Amino acid sequence: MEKFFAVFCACLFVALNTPAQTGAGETVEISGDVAHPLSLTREAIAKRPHITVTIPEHGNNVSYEGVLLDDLLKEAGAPSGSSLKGKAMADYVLAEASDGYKVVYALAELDPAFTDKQVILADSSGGKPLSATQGPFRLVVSGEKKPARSIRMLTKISVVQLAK
Ligand SMILES: Nc1nc2c(c(=O)[nH]1)N[C@H]1C(S)=C(S)[C@@H](COP(=O)(O)O)O[C@H]1N2
Ligand SMILES: [Mo]
Repeated sequence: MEKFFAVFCACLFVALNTPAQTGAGETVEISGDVAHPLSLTREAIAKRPHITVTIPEHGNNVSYEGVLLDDLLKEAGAPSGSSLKGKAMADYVLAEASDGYKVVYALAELDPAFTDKQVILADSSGGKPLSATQGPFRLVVSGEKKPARSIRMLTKISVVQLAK
């Protein structure tokens, strides 16, 4: 009986200390046609410099804090700045979420050398971690009239080199 109680307590401890299932995992992958694929944890993202992007949502302006996606793509080895030219103009990024939602961006749309629109990998909004239906990560796209490309519950970013 004592043994049963000990096992029961151990199971209860594990159950209570396991985060609620949110669908999206605690990491985001940057892979595909890149030399250095990355797997980024919440902590790894939190440590990096953050900028704020504000987007319209249901008639309200909502601010998100996150890391410039271009910096992460550069670190993974995707062409950026002066190397984003020629065949790489057909390179694109496929973002995928845990609910099956997918969004595509051309690499040039994410590059500050091409555009002043900022795309961030956000991990908070108004200083608070994103909710289970938003996060833990969301790509937030500035300068658009609709928030449809700001993909919530982001799990994976694939770089695709269309023209090899
Ligand atoms: N993962 C995921 N992200 C998503 C969507 C979605 O269905 N799934 N919908 C998009 C759309 S159409 C909008 S308007 C915004 C806000 O979605 P919400 O209105 O469901 O909050 O999220 C965008 N990002
Ligand atoms: Mo939407």
